[in-house]
Amino acid sequence: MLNIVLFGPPGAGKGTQSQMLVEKYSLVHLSTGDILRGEVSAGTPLGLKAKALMDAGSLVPDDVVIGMIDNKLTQHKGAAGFIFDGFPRTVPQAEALDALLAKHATNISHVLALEVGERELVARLVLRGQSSGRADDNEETIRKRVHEYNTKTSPVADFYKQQGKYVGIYGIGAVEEIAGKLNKAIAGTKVH
Ligand code: B4P
Repeated sequence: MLNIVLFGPPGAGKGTQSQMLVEKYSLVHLSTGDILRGEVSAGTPLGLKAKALMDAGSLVPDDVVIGMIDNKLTQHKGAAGFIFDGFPRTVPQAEALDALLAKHATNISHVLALEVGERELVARLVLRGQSSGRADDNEETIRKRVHEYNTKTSPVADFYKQQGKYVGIYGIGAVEEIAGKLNKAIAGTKVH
């Protein structure tokens, strides 16, 4: 299986690049942000709980997102592989993902990290906010999301560096150019 974690701060291009990778490698796309937004618009109890946290730019509790991923892995048993977009976002989530994949006799092939500086992230998301209608795409909340990333998510990079799976990719430039760099990194991936 080819299991890719697409890693990076909010606005780094994870969602954008996931679309390209999903088509090219026939992977199942698991975006915890998209799944949570689906719960919010369906008005489920989980969605109601998550909405306030997401609108404030805070992370949703680990047990909630881990449970969502566990369900999806079971639902898509037999898939060629997965692309994890926006998950894991904390070290406990990364540990849980390793355990869940082990249960399915597989593991993470590569962690592809889009590296983009804060000024560019804020500019991209403010621009998206003008058309997305997303309550969290305003400057104050974007800066809170970047702060959450710096404090809670960036340690996940070290977790994967210790496993020798982390590949940093410069994330500024044309979308196709960055996709090319991701494809090159995947070509060097050991597939289990
Ligand atoms: P997400 O939906 O994951 O949102 P995100 O980090 O902002 O990234 P997104 O994928 O949307 O943006 P992208 O970088 O593609 O999370 C939202 C919230 O959900 C979180 O704040 C949290 O509350 C919650 N959540 C989700 N997962 C969680 C978890 N695991 N644990 C706890 N809580 C969780 O793109 C951004 C913009 O940049 C786009 O407009 C795009 O067009 C543009 N762009 C992309 N590539 C570009 C390029 N090369 N050049 C210029 N612009 C580019």
